[in-house]
Amino acid sequence: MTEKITAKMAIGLEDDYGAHNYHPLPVVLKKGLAAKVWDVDGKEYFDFLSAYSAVNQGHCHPKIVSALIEQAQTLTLTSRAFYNDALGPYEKYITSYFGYDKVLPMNTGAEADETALKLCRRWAYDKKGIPSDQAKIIVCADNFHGRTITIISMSTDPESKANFGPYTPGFIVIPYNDLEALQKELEDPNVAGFLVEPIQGEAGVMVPDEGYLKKAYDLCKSKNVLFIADEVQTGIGRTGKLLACDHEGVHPDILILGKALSGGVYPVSAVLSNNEIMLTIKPGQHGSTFGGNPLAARVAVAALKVVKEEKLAEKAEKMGVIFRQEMRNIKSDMIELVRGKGLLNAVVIRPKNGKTAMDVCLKMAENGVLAKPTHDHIIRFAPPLVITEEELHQAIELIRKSILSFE
Ligand code: IF1
Repeated sequence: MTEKITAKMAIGLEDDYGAHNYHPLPVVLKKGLAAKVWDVDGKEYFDFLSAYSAVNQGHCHPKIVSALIEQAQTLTLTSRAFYNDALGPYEKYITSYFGYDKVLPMNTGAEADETALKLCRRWAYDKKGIPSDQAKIIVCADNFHGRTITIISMSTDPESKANFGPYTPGFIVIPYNDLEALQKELEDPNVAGFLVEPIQGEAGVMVPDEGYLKKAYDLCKSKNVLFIADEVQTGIGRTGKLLACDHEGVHPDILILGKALSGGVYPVSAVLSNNEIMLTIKPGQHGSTFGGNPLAARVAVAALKVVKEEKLAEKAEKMGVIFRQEMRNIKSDMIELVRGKGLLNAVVIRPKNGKTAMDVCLKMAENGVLAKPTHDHIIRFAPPLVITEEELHQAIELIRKSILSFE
């Protein structure tokens, strides 16, 4: 029997021996199942963060976990120096699932974004004919695509970017949800791609105007520029459709997936595109030790099957309508604004008597709902898509009680 670790011990150990690159809420979790998690003292919570939308299928989904266990007892990693019997079937499954010719398997979202940038640049030189090293990629202010040096080179968030220079060149930053700015930058013949989150998660669940994605896509096509959608957080059913781009019928030239691609059971990410783009990278020009390993392949197939079998996108759509309505009905002037799509929502908190979004989150944790502010005044609410309607109403009551406790 492993020694029982108290909350205090767990926090102390992380503080003493772990990097201080996070400042977690003082909650020490021990178990998770479906929409709930339990801390080391047995206290139960509704999880309204879902590991930043990585456990859309719910914590420890039995079908995904059993796929993991079965493969883990068989063959976990071969490297891509050899073939294995799981990768090909996964590649066939995921490319037909999302409607692309090919997939390049990676592990984390950031790696997938980096892979997409490399594919875009390689396509720019080999297919569009942009002069070598001159390719430019347009990104949006307040973006979040990961934490690598190149990705933070595109960032406008000082917290993510400052003091990590020198930065990777070749990026143009425009305001999000601004078609005029996009059109203007697309006049540059050296622009190769436009990388965008269909909804900006970290920025505070910024939902663009209806039609923005489709018009942006059309503008890119008119200038032979690749439309690259980062659906790491918005994909896999989260916003009420399989992909957030599906709300506008946009089929990205390059699609980036991560997080819930594995149901939160194992790091799995993927970049999908058609042959003209994907085949610009030749053997030996890109790779990853764990990318496309048999364990990831089996887990990802199981995770994607669950999304379809349990109609999780449809559930997210239905539950999201209920959630936003109920949040807007809470009679508190701390609630400035409620926005989102499907079960990716945010409540903008108006500070009251010095109490902020963090105080609301601490009170919610006390009352059994876990969420964390993004920036200092916005709370993101993103429960697992498997949450039942009854559980949703129970959680809403706890959120209401927490907010009204500051009246
Ligand atoms: C952290 C944020 C969310 C992402 C999008 C790529 C990635 C992410 C749209 C990179 C990752 C995570 C990273 C995690 C917290 C979380 C986050 F607050 F940082 F911004 F969700 F909003 N594209 N987002 O959201 O994927 O490499 O992490 O697998 O870094 O603190 P990753």
